Amino acid sequence: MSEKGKMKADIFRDTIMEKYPPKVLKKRKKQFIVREADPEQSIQANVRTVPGIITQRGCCYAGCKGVVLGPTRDIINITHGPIGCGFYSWLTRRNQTRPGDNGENYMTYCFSTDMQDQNIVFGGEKLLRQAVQEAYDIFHPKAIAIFSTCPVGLIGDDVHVIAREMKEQFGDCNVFAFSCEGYKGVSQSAGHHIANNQIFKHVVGTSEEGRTGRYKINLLGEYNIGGDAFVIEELLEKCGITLVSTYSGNSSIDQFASSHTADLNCIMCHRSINYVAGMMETKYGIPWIKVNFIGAEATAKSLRKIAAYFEEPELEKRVEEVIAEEIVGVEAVLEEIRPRTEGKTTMLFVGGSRAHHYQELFKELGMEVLAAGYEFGHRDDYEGRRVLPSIKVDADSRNIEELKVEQDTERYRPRKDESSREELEQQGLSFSSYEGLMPEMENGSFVVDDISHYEMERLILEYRPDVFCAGIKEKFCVQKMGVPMKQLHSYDYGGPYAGFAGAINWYREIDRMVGSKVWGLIGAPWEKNRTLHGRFVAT
Ligand code: CFM
Ligand code: HCA
Repeated sequence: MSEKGKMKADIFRDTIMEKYPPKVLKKRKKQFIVREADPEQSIQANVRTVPGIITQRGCCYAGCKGVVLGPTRDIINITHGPIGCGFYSWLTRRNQTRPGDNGENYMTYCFSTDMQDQNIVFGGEKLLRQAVQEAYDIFHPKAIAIFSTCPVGLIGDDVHVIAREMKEQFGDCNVFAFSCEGYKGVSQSAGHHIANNQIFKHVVGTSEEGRTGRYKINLLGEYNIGGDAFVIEELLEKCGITLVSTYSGNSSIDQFASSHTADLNCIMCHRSINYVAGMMETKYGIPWIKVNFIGAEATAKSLRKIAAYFEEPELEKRVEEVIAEEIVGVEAVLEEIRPRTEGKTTMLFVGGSRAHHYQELFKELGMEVLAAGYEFGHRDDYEGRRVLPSIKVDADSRNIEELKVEQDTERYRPRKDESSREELEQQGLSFSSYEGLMPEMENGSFVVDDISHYEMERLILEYRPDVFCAGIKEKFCVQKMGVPMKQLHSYDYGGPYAGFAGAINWYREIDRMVGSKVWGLIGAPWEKNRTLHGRFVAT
């Protein structure tokens, strides 16, 4: 972006901020920044949302039950709480699966204890025991997981004792629980952390019967939204790389149980699953690298990175053959589409990793990212620094030092001994753990953490991007402003977008969206008739 563009961005940011009362302003201006060339530029993230601001965020229970555990087909997930928590989190995430040989798939069910007033007053433990027993009697699953909702924490039901006792009683069914009450932490990020800890503690390492192969990896942080994991599975297979487990798209509990038999952990969504990677590194010595299968170039780069890790010429050769084969189709489609998308603009506000990953796909289309940010990413996700894990694993036993829900990034400052990405590159060292959203963004673009609805409207009205990417809560507001909107969580019934095949789907989708004339017809009658004129947005 030009110097003039950067100046405009600075001024515009100040006009947005000046509407806030002083205390809110102080906080928001650390989270709403204009990108500078400074590699040390930092942002505030993973802090409590200002009350009254309309946030995109979800809760701890959503992060634990919905996000991390939701896509595993053969664990019965029981929501201990009022029925709404179960119902509104019931498979809304488009995480797909292929049931294994035994056809076991509980993902389409909604299990809840349906807590009532009397359970809140007299306790819900009896109800929970009953529900676990009933699930066991009807389905005889390999595993049952219990998820606490807000009231459970408030009344003090001991879900862990119940899980332990029922597991002992059944003998052939792993029962474990999550203290993932919705109010914990500042967002769904706390739920990821809790989910990681409990899977590690109760499942990882309990079976030695994993897939065999020469190059064995786990894919961490890939949730098979719209079939993404299917594409990646196929690609790895083609390259001769054995996938032991995916956390947790298209997964089963047995895959988690034997995931410690892999040689390497490849992390897609660092935010949601880095804790498992850290714990596996400490306990089993399995190293981890970051990968990104969103974008054709990113996919090629990730495959090469995996091959480079194994240092086997045979694998490197096979990977190059696969890339060469796949890239032909990608280039043909890009050649047709790119003249229509080149120079168009976008904004991305989503989750804790996609706002970064999807920038690759827009770059391939020649589109400019004007603004981006996460709902609940931490500073390491933005700045591309490595924050040391906050959990210690006892190498000799299965004990994890009790979880401290991570809220430390507000206080986090770059440590003196922490080498920058440039320094690492100079030393010829891998900087894969140092990738993040901000290093990829242009000088003068906006980086906004936990964007509020008001800020989103102001950005759209001022810059009118050709396509806006976020979630269902934003979708219709954005469309009513006459801007095409692509959901990056659910893909709006579309996808897959991962790998080479997915990139082609994406190019075609964005081409259709930015080329559509319908968005110019959205103006309401009162916008044409002065006497009916109302203010579009409170500024
Ligand atoms: Fe990771 Fe995700 Fe994301 Fe996430 Fe999510 Fe999701 Fe997301 Mo919705 S695990 S951080 S908590 S990539 S559910 S599959 S789309 S917000 S950007
Ligand atoms: C969640 C799940 C969500 C919500 C999507 C959205 C998802 O946060 O609980 O707001 O559109 O991807 O399904 O992120």
